Parts: sequence; structure tokens; C-alpha cells
Amino acid sequence: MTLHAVPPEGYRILREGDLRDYLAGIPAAATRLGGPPEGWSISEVGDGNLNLVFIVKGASGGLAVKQALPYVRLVGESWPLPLSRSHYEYLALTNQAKLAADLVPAVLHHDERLALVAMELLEPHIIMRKGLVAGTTYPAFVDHITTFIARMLFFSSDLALPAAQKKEAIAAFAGNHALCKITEDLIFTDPYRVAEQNRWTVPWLDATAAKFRDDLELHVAISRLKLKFLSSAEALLHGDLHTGSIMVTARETRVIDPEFAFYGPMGFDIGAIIANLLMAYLASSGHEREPGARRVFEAWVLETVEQVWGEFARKFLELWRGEAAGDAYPLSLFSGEAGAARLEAERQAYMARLFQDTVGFTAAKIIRRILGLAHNIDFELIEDPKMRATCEARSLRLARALMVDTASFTTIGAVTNAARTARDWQPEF
Ligand code: SR1
Ligand code: MG
Repeated sequence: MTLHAVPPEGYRILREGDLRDYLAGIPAAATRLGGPPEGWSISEVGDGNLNLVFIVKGASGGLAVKQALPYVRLVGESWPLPLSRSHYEYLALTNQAKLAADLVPAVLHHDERLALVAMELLEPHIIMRKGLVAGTTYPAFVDHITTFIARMLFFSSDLALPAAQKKEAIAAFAGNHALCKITEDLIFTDPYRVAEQNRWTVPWLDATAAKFRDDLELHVAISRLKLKFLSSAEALLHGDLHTGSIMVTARETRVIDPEFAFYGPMGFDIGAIIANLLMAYLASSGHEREPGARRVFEAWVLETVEQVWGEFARKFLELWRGEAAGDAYPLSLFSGEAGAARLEAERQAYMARLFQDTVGFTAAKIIRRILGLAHNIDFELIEDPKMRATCEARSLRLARALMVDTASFTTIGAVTNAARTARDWQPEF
């Protein structure tokens, strides 16, 4: 198999008519859609930063078709990006389906040459970020997302896999470095220096952005996190696990879009979820119609943050106690009652270290959305720019504390308390 940095022979950007003819020739797709191809409705609905996404509906069912473009959609052809990301997305989806089938979309078809994946159409699911902006709560989310991350991270780690298998798995995703490079630049570097693509809510955040570019404590902290991201191949990550990569209903949760998948530090995925919930919380006052109207939603978000860490840690530890088959922590070194007790203490110490990583990555994921290139609708849809800047400034204040004083946050309750304090803070603009 060849992975292409430039469009290969046979690649073309699909238009709606092309896609109809193409899908008509794929039995699994044509059967799922049903009826004559002329009757299928096809619309391009992609609002993400990188790809085309088509919704196709036929007489008996629907499909979501994702095609990678040879460049970054958000920026245009001046920023080329390998089509091979579609291969890694397919590989990750296949992997996730083995470990958490109910929590990812089912793949019907993959075409390496067209960099295309056809999946089940998730209906009536919506992008979770949109639901959070509207103030909707999702009672099943904690259970689903913590099952997903606990299983994905545990079963791809050295706690579960023999060393040779783990190394083969790292190698299988190692070619996805162009996507990692986006993260290395946009999350771990650009927000802390002058970079052409940075943007923020002007003029209110000008001074804060300048301070962040001069803040050596912050630069040390983000550099340590970047090194961890570059060098710690702990587990197979989703790699972009924000609330725009999660589709929900009141009862269901599906994780989509794993094109940034690679072997990296576990705290990066957990931090992504927590960061995006904290931003939903701190953006919420910018969406309220009258003061206090979203208090119930906000309380739910913070409770969810606490439960995401708590339930993840519980499920991950349960897997470690019951399903460890990897080469890490050989049981022969922990025999007898004393050995078992010492190993259990070590598990708790491991989780404490993972929590510290999670707090740091949480901060990094917040800062990039406010001072970097790619922003999110949690803040962007706040109409009054000064109000938006207020919510963003509160988030930056929280994120700086989480990143620089990470060691003082030893519990998730300390993080949510700091978020509450940040919400009450009034920046002086
Ligand atoms: C240029 S891509 C910008 C962002 O979009 C993706 O969703 C990732 O978060 C990436 O950093
Ligand atoms: Mg995406």
C-alpha cells in the first residue's frame, strides 16, 4: 500500500453527481441507500476544518461520506495536507469498532485512492458542541465517553499489549506525522509566539495575547507538554477528541473523525474532553438570555467534568486489575499479598501522574482555541464581542493556572472549583 503526500493517480475531488455514480457501483452503499440512484439526495455539509462530508439519503437508508482534500479546507490550497489521513482514520475506526462498536459509526466502505470513507448516517444525532451551545444536557454522555476512552487507551497500551504487538501498532500509525505536526504547531507552539495565523477577539484580548507571548513560565510548561506529545507513545489516541468530534442524542454517543490518530500520551485525549467541557461552561454565560438562565446546564457541565475523570479512572483501573496482558508490570515481580498491595499502590500513583498530564493538556487545548488559528463556536457564537472576550479571558485565566500550577491541582474537584472562580472573575478591559 502506498500512502500519498501528493494526490495519486485516480484521485479526484468528488462533486455530488460523481458521488452518485460512484456509490451506485458500490454494492454495500447502493443496498444501504435503496431505490434508484437518481432518487438519492446528496448534499455536502462539511463544516470542519479539513474535509468534504456528504450526506446521502435513499429510499431505504442513509450514508455519511467523508473525503479528504489534498489541502486544509479552512485555509485553502496554499496549505497542502496528505490524503493518507483518510487511511489512518479508517484504521482507527476499525480499531475502535473492535473495542467499542456501539460508540463509533459503522464503516461500510473505504477507498484508499479517493481517500474516502463511507459510514452509517448518524440520525438524529447532532454534533455535541452544537447541543452544548444550545444549553442541552446529555445524561448518558459520561458513561459512554468514559467507556470509550478507558477501553481505547487501556487496550492499546503496554498494560494490555505484548511489547512486539505494541511496537507494530505504533509503526502502523507513525506515518500520520503531518496531522501530528498540525497539533505540534497549532496547539503547542503558535499561541505562544507571533504567528501569522493566530487570531483572538480584538482589541480586548490584545494585552493577554501579548502577555502569553512573553510568559516564560508558560513557555516552559507548554514545552514540557509538547515534548510529552512528541515522545510518549503510551496508547492509540483519537488525537482530536473535542466536542465537535462527538455526536449525541439523549441516549447515544458516537465518537467520529479520528484522522489525527497516533500513539501518544493518554492525557491528551482525556484533556481534550475536559477542556471542551470547561469551555462550554465558561462560554455559557455569553449565551444566556437572562442572568442565571443557564445555571442548571452549567452545574451539569461541571458535574460532568468531575464524572469524566472519576469514571474514566475507575474503568481504566478495573481493566488494569482484570485484563492486564502486556509486558508492563510483570506479575512475577509482585507476588503474594505484599506484592499485590504494592502493585495497587503503584496503580494509584500511575493514575495521579496521568491526572497531572490531563490537567496540563486540558490547559493547552483551551488556550489554542482562544489565541490560535482554529476557534470554536462555544465562543464564536457569542454575538457581543466584549462578552465573548470576557468569557475567553476567564478561560485563559483558568488555563494558565492549570498549566503553570499543575501540581497544585491534585483532584478533579480542584479543577472545577477553579473553573467556578474563573466564571466569577471580571476582567478589566
Ligand atoms: C488546520 S486544522 C485545525 C484544527 O482542526 C482540527 O479539528 C484540529 O483540531 C486542528 O488542530
Ligand atoms: Mg475533525
